[in-house]
Amino acid sequence: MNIENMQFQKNIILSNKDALLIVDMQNDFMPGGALPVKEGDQIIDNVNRIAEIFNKNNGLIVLTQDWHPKDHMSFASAHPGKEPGDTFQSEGIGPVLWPDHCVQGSEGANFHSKLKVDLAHAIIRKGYNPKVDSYSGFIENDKKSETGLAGLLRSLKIERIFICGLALDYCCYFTALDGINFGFEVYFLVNLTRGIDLPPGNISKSLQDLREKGVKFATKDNLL
Ligand code: VGL
Ligand code: ZN
Repeated sequence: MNIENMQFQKNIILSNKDALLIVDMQNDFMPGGALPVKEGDQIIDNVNRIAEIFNKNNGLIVLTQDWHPKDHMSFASAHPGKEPGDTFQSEGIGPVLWPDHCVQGSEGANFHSKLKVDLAHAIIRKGYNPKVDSYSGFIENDKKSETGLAGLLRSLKIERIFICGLALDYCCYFTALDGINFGFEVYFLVNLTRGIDLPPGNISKSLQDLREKGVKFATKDNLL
């Protein structure tokens, strides 16, 4: 599945029951960063624009921030003989190992300087358990430990969530799936994401799976 043959939801009227989730727009995921996502910086201006649209319509804006301790088990460097991109599977880690990235307090873990962070109502940090990764903004990869995002959204009576950011086939994908699992209506702003595509083909596989699980697709121009 690709962006060309995708059906978009039309004429979406936003309200205070809608939340924008801006996933992991951090320096390490930008070109030149430790775990660069191709064209990751090209979505920043439009992510800012959509945040302004949510702001105007009383929507909630939440940022997620990948936030690893320096010896995190998702890093290849924590496994002697392993390289970034190598396959690795254990409870809470995998299916591949990553370069060291988004280390707590580092410049790479900071949001891109052009991102309008001031518009955010909340920032959810994830991946701080040294032994468990968290691709999803809702729940860690052990599928047990919640980040608090679902509780925040529920207590604010949010019904629909709109997902953009990095990376399409990891943190955006798993956040969207968990959004469905936690009972929200989920819209994937596919033009406002970019993917890693590891293993190759992972982006189109992820989009296909999202559609099958009931995630809807929208663009910035479908929002009123
Ligand atoms: C991510 C891999 C490792 C992401 C975070 O933000 O998609 N991917 N950590
Ligand atoms: Zn990470």
